[in-house]
Amino acid sequence: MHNLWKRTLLMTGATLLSSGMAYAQTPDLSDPPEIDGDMVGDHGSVTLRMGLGLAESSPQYISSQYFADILEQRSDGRITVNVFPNSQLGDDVQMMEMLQTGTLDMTYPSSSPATSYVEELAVFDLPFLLPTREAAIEAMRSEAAQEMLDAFDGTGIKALAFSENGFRQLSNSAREVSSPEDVAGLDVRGLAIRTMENPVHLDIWETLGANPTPMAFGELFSAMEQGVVDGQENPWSTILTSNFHEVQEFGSETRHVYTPFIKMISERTWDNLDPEYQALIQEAALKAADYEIQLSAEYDDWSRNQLEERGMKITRLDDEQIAAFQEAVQPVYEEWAPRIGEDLVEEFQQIAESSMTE
Ligand code: TK8
Repeated sequence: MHNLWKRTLLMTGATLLSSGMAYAQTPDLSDPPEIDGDMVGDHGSVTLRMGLGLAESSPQYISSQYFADILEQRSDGRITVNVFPNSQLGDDVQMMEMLQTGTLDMTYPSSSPATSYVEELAVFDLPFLLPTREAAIEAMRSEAAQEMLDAFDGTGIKALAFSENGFRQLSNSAREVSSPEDVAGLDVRGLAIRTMENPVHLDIWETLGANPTPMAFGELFSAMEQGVVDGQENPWSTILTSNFHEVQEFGSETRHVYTPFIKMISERTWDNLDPEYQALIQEAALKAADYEIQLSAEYDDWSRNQLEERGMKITRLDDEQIAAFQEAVQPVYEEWAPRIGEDLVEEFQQIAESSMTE
């Protein structure tokens, strides 16, 4: 294993220990693929600053260290990447703006807040569209998805690759949820749910009878701790690695949306790089994206089980209960499919259907 990789794992362990979590381990993660390929020529020293939203123990951070490893090894140490996790440089929206102004070199947001740059990305926000990881990967690696990455050109942001944030699950501090009625509350108010800054997500939770509030990820823990919101929705690995279980009693395995991450670099940074460095960064981004998807898959169920061990009451939903949620959010498709593009929605629905028959 690479030294940097060992340092990351040790730090991950230390971070988990320092946060007082007695469990202090990650799942049995696959090692990163061996770094191969030609060395690039000497085009000067470059240090890239990358801001991330999630913690050091997250697949997002671990795979970004592998990205850094590839660049460092293939440039003989001339390209280095300093990765800043935990939203310490800002949230997704702020860090994308910092790429546009050139005050930050790279970031790795969810696709949802990036719909303000490329509207078609909202296809990934349609509820229950991509039922399996295989379908999600095929969609993210499709020509239509590459066109969405290319559509960032000229915005100040170059989008390099899609990877996995994951299947989103509902958590809250008020009550067990296994139906849309539990979200809306029959004799009590609807759940106050934090959503990403994305109009489709707002629509989903309004349609379910909740009281949704868009909020930056970095503000979410304290908002839940202070009771400003009852709940949120994120993949199990994010709920675990961000310690949301400390302020969320209930979880529901809704898998209501599959969200990608997008690895991005500032166009100002990109345009100043030698083409050989650009090609290496693009190659490393794709390799790190594939590795991140693998890590995220290894984290998924393990994280849910860890959350239960830490006392979170997780409700698994059967097909009938999932169908009730799918039916309840059908109006979101009617509203958003025409705005996103019927052809694109149908293309992804075909990917989804074929993944279910394989
Ligand atoms: C982290 C966010 C997070 C996302 C959210 O930067 O905001 O809830 O799911 O992963 O991108």
